[in-house]
Amino acid sequence: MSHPLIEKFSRAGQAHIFAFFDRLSPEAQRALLAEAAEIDLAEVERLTRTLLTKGATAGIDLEGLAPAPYERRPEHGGDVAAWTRAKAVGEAALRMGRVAAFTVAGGQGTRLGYDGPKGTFPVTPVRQKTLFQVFAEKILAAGRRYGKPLHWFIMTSHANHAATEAFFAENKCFGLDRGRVHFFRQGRMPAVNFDGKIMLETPGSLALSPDGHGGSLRALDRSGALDLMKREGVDTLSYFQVDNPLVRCIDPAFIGWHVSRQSEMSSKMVPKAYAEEKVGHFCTQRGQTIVVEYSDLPMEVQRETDASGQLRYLAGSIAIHVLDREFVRHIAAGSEGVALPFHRADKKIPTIDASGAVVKPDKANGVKFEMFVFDALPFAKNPVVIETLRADDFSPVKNAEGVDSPQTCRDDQLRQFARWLHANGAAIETDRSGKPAHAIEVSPLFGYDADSFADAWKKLSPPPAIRDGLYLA
Ligand code: UD2
Repeated sequence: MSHPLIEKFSRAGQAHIFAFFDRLSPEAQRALLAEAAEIDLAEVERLTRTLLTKGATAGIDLEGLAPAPYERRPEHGGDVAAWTRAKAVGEAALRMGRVAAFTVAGGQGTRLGYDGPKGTFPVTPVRQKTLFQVFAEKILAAGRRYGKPLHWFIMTSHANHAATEAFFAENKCFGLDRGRVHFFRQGRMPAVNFDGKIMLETPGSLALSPDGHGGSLRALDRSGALDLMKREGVDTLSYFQVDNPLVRCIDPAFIGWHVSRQSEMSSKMVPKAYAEEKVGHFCTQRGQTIVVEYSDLPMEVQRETDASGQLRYLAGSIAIHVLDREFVRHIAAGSEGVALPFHRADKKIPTIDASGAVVKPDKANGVKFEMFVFDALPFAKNPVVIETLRADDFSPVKNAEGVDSPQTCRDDQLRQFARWLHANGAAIETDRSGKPAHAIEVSPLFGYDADSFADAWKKLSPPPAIRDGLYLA
């Protein structure tokens, strides 16, 4: 066996990935070589050297760490005029067609225990619309409202790309123009064992996994999405995760804060509900804005309170950002000093032993490497963090039961629909948490936020009676 790639792996001390090569069919050999060609050996070597050595998991540097400032909502003492101006600026950007939507949907959805792309999971209370349909309709409705249809970029993974595309094709892109919905795959990284050796999943395939949502920036560039945006006059990307149907995919005030501050990357925060809540924290350190993940910030720091008893590290990251197109290109280029760092996650990785037999580990046997999109923040000029109302922007579906589950998300959608109805004078019975007595649903095509709902409601005469199964479309 001799092949330039095999020699290259030998020189890097990774020849073992070809241990079973001679036993593979020619087709399987080609497949393994193709996987090997995806790997940046220098990057793997650097990560092994920096992240696998003793002390690499010692925790974050707390020196000079402080809570990041943020723009408060008007309800919480923020400057009403500044929010009004921001909204007008955002609306103008939307009317000019400067904005595109961007969803990261490459995750594996393991916690939910759902087999299939997470975006195909049904979430709405009456019609059981899927996550993808909810986003599609919000994007369609925003395009109509501002007179400019939006492009939508969807990042998938190798595992779910074909199924995601097929789902959109079957559903005719939920009414969106097919030419404006763009799918692209994120990159993959090999898992390594604790000695830095790349792991095999089977004799003919590597243990590869998605490179994290931070990989979206490279993938946007590599896929040609940034060039397409440039040709189309789009310079602003509204970024959100596939698991959160409440998200305001297109939020004019948020876009306006970003544009008017000439920010390269902006983010939304919600006040953490409780100290242990599993969200990142917006912080500053050495003059930069950073997000420190819940798993990295010591619990005693997360529990610190100020004189009024409020959590000191209050600003929770809900993974909603606005990104400047050329900033994404700059980070994707990964020039010295500006590349996103990788994080190490120790995992149970299905693999094979020296004889080629399958090993299903019962404890962590290797390391996966992932990039996080929020690690771009410290490189951004003029980053802005704005407060948002959790009830109107964040109710993710992460777990099968309990917190952040289909049930909590359904209830949060019902409460939102009830608030909109109530604000427009409809008589709607709710419990003390604001949850309506009846299962109702508002299609995003009727109203996708308080403003668009109010406009549509005004046109109904007479307004419909509130009853179980009411669907406003
Ligand atoms: C993320 C944030 C957390 C908080 C929370 C809000 C990280 C590390 N943590 O936690 O701070 O904001 O979300 O809901 O981000 N994805 C990909 N490719 C990948 C990995 C993930 O596309 O390789 C997507 C995935 O489909 C999902 C999103 O990224 O849309 C979040 O992934 P997650 O479920 O791993 O993040 P989580 O809940 O740990």
